[in-house]
Amino acid sequence: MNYNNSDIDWGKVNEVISLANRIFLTTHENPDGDGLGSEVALFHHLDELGKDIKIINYSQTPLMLDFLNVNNCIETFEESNHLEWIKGADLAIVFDVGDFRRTRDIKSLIDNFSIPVMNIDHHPHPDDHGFTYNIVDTKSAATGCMVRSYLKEARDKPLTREICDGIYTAVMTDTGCFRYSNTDTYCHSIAIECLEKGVNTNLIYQKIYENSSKKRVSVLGEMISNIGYDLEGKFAWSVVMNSTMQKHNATKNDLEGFADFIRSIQGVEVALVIYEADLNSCRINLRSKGRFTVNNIAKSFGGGGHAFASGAVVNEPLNDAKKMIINNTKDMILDQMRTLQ
Ligand SMILES: [Mn+2]
Repeated sequence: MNYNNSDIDWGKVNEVISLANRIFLTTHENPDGDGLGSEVALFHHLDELGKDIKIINYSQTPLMLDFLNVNNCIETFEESNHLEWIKGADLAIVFDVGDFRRTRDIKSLIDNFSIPVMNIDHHPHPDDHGFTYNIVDTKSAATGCMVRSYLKEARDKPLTREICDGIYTAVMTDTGCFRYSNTDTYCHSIAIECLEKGVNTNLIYQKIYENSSKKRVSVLGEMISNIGYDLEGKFAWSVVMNSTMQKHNATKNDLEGFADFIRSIQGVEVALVIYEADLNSCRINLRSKGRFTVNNIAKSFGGGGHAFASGAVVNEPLNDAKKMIINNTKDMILDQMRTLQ
């Protein structure tokens, strides 16, 4: 089964899911609102059907999304706890990954136990994706929108409040609160449905966006003071050093949304943030307002993502890689400017 930007037959997808009894749901490392919201929505649906089901993720759930963890339904992988259960799974469903390898050790387990695996995602993915069932729609604003479409097919009953909490979180976070260019009428119709179900949208907004730790704000302050501009202010970048992280006792989870912040600056079309990961590697995040695509830029660094939101890991020390990353990004924006003219 391969729906790669072709019309998805959710009935066929439902046949596969219905036949499985023990189902293992997972998403990428450092999970976001879309991955977790999608998992949780499907969890509650399948739980209602009496399936033997678990959400097991490689990474822990970020604190701001912990409200999705109703009755501790989201588990973090631990070999001693989960190995036997996973071994007996009939089906694994992976959400929002882009690349299967972003589930880290979970991929090896699924491979080793030869568990059939279904991908439900809105990212472009490599040709050698390794999925048994590939359900991809890159036009979908969020994986959560796809889960909503699946449930329309699979459920006779209306959605429950718990399912809607997951779907709303997925769609809200991946559309930047219904502001990004990917926001379409389907996203808004999902929002209406969720409001009608009683989802406390303001509370979810506050938990996710008005919940910055003080250490995050301290690192953000330093990041802002380091912003550099090029291409007459159309391209802006900044760098976050490990020493800054240590100084403020911050973790990866405190860095969400930095590139979005730079993109919000007047005149900026492309935002780039380079994070020092360790002594030998850095992570980069790219955001575009919509005139230039950035997943091709991320791809040139070995990463990927959406047209206007992408990222990569560069296996070089920050000081060696910084100039190269900024210059290459600038060159690739310039190339696009030339073809746009
Ligand atoms: Mn997503």
